[in-house]
Amino acid sequence: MVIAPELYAQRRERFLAKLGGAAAVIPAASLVSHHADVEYPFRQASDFWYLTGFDEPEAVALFLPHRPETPFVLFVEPKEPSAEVWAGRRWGCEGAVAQFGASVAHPREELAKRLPEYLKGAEGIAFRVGRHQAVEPLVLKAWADQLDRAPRSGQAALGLVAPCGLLHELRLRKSLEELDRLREAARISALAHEVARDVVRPGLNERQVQGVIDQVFLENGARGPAYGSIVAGGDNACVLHYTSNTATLLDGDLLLIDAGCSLSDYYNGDITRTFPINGRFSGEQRALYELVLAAQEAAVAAVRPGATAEAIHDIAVRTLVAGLLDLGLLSGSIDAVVEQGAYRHLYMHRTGHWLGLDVHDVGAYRLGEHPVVLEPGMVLTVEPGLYVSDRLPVPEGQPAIEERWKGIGIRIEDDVAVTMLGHEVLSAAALKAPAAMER
Ligand SMILES: [Mn+2]
Repeated sequence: MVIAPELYAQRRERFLAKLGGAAAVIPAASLVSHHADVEYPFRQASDFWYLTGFDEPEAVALFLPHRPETPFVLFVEPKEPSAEVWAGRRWGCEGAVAQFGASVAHPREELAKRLPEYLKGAEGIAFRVGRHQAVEPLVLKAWADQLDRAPRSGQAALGLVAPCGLLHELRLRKSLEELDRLREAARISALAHEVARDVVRPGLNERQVQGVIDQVFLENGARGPAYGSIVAGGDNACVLHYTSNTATLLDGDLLLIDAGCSLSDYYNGDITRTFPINGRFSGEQRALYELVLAAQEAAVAAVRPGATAEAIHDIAVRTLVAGLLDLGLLSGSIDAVVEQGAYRHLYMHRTGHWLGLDVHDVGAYRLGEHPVVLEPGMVLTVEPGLYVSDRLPVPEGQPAIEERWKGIGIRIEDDVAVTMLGHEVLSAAALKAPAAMER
């Protein structure tokens, strides 16, 4: 079940209440040029989507707590058969009101003319500067005109505020309906990992595996991949954002797959698994795999209300460092290595991020000095890894890396929801036990 219209209405009510006396201007995404006159498939802006569920480009939503008779105004591309025959059906102004709950809707081209009137009487204007090239000049002009007239009109918005804080605080805490959607995204994403692992053989190309993953996503009703799938054999796994996916899979190497789907309403999965291409871990591969898994499981186990993303990262790092000391890939004491960051040539990223309508979802990780404390309804990834290659220099005082370890890149990533009692691993259907990775 996709998110129901009432839920979007609830979100708007909460957002309007948080705005106080400020009027918010939230633009939809625009189509983005790919090449010549071809555009990328449309992807709605997540903030706009969260508040409207309206999936067309170039629209603009106004939220007007100072105008209780029309608190939610949509500007949309109007019905126009000659355009719709090329680019598909539009809801138009009538649809925006009837289907999407707008108090009133206007053609998008009337925004410049109508915006000043709608903003009149607002105590402030909530608009994200720097992101919306077409809308920003209109907002600034409406505000400037208000200020020019203020001596006679007696009123003008006092300031421009960023809506992000208010909105992203809402988006950070997922409702039960949103958790259902994230569960579904994780289910399909996990299925793709299971199917992909089953087809992998030495001699296949990374791209063929990517094709299998995309097929599972599409067949199960997802829009497609949530981000560029990473299908990285052997040393390619040590390139964190490897997405060219063009190499042949070699007997004896590991394969790292970081892939997740995006649903019709944009909720995302984000899962990483790593396994031996020929079905058997080497001794070195198994040692590092078991270590990353131990770090990942310890970090997942720490997810509960009251914990922080920072503490979860620390648990993963300390587990990895302890194991790397045992294996001779690091030397010194756990505390000294962690304090100096002397492990960062082997583990150079954070252990997770928020997950939701954006894969790297919105929401602060810190508030001033303090790390954000986990609450039920927050969803994060837990994804430690190890990447053994020559790309980064070995820190002074740390051992040179023996050849037998090189070219091993491992990451294990799950999607984890914070619950009242602890956590729920949404992506648990993607197996990760060492025995399940072999055949
Ligand atoms: Mn991730």
